[in-house]
Amino acid sequence: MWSNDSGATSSLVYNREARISGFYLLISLITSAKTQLQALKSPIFDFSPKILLRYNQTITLSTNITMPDATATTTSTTANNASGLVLYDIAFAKPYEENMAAPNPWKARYALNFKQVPYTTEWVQMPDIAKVRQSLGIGACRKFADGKDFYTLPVLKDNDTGAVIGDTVDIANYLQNKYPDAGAGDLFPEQDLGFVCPGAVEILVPLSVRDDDSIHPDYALFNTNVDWAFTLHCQLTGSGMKWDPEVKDQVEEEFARRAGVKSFQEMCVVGEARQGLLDSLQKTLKDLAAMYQRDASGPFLLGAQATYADIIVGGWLRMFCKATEEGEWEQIAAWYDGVFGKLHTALSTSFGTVR
Ligand SMILES: N[C@@H](CCC(=O)N[C@@H](CS)C(=O)NCC(=O)O)C(=O)O
Repeated sequence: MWSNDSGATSSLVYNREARISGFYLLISLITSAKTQLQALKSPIFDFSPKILLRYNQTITLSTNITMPDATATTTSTTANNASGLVLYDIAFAKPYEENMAAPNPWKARYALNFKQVPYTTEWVQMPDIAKVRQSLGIGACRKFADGKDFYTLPVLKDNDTGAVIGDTVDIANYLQNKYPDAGAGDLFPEQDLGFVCPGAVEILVPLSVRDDDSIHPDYALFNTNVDWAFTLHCQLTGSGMKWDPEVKDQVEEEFARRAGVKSFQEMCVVGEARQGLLDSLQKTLKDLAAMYQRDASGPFLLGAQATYADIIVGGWLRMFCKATEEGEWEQIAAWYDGVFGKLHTALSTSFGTVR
């Protein structure tokens, strides 16, 4: 049975001794099996050359925040507001609220709704992300395996302060600093976030440098591990993404190009391989689910209190809910006493409004 469980040692461990002010590392994945390599190259959003933190490493990361004069020129479909917060999110097929499935923009949206602060959305078509990000005066926070800039969303622009923030962890941090007590309260309360993604491979290339000590390193590392766990299984969501018909072909061609295959169809897993990937996801999420079972009252890690850690997981659950094939989300939602289903429902109900 096909599986992407490489058997590599788990290395996403946070050493509290280490002076880590933030961390995103580019991981090059060495694997000989083409199927494994393709599994690690997500068809969606290219998460492939992703992040790994070696436990005893001292790393600094640059914050993805600028205070530019730049005026955004976007291809958005909603009116920008002259003041206040603007979330730049990826446009899927309309209706957006039904089809949007990008995990990182969802993290930002959940965080904004958690804080109950007013904001508007600029919808950006996938092929326009680089242009929009550049027009906002913010660089790329990721790199492709070949070292080229990888422009991503979300971006949050604060017209009141001029800040432009281009990374989810930075966005959550910015909201917490600006609105410490708003909405549902503290996004970053202290808690044990020791989930380590199994199956990560240890080859490191720095992605970016953060020099912002105010970031919450345990949450940032949790984000890394959770990103990694779901990224390994992103192929399950390839065929289910509902793109705007105007850009669908372009987007799928780009994903195929990134993965080094001839066509998008080659990237879609079916049959036994698909079941293997689903089983692998379940196994990979075992320890994460156990964290959700610590407080049986749920649905969040801290029982009734949602935090940014739940939002990190919830962004990914959105993607898997929206873009896996028929019947698969129901399985995922039911695993481990239904912790992921309950979490997704609770986040969607409390913080899932699309504005
Ligand atoms: N480190 C970034 C990662 C953001 C990211 O990877 N965004 C994906 C969507 S989930 C993206 O914009 N992909 C654009 C593409 O694949 O072209 C963050 O946390 O904001």
